[in-house]
Amino acid sequence: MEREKTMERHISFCCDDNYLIPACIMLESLMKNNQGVRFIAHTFSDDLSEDSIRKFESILRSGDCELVLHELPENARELISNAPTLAHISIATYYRLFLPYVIDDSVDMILYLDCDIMIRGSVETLFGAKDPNTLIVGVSDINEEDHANRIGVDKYVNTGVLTLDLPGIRKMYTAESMLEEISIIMGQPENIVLGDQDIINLLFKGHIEEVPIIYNFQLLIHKKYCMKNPALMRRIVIAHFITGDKPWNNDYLIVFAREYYSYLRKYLTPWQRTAWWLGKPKGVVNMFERHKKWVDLQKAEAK
Ligand SMILES: [Mn+2]
Repeated sequence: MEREKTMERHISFCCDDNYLIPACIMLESLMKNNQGVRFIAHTFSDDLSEDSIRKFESILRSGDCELVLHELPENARELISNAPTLAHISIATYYRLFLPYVIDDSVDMILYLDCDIMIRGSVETLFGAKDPNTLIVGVSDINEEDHANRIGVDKYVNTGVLTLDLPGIRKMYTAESMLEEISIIMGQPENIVLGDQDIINLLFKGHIEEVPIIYNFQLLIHKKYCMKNPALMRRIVIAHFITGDKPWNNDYLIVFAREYYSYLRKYLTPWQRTAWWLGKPKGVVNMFERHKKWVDLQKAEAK
């Protein structure tokens, strides 16, 4: 009997042990909503314990998916350590930039996914670049215009969900020349307000293609809008919990809290489950505080 051919897709994520649970939820939600696709998940083992690796393997195996571990190439590590760094830009933010240089030539496209996201539908659109010049597929950042103007580009994507054309990127940069370019970019402070996100948008300027916002719906700012648009909410394929307002925190109140909790609950002890719900009144207070901070920020920026 001939085996049915399953579609294979390569994805990648970067995290350390502290982000284990959100990373597991990201992977589980991806598999649950993309059945019939076999995922090969690439990550760097540099910041992961044996326990975390075993956990990822067991989660992925439950969906017939595979984990591939990479180590940063020795010369990459050396180059990174020579590159200028800032307090808020850790070495780990560079890891995903090395995907083209550690993954073998047989892989064309890879979808990088942040761990503070929940997947709710098919991610196939993210693999379908239309322009042959495209090296990066992503979704416009919620503050695209401001950031694009600041760094002088016409498209500015949020880098939490990104498809990378690996052979194309290798043609454009070697690992060494990319590092050199990053050093130049980092030499100008106005270019690195948002760290690696600014760097990626500058490195691939002119080679970025955007897909609809439902593929990286950045929550918080869109909160009120979401509540008024339930039809749009249903269509969101990837919910991205940007800023410090994360759904695994017990005071998290905003959209998709219940849906996220349906994945989260099995990772919590009975006490933690209770605490998650007990945290809601605190969440109301925090929400007002956050809103006030947001208003203050807007006022400060308007000056
Ligand atoms: Mn994120």
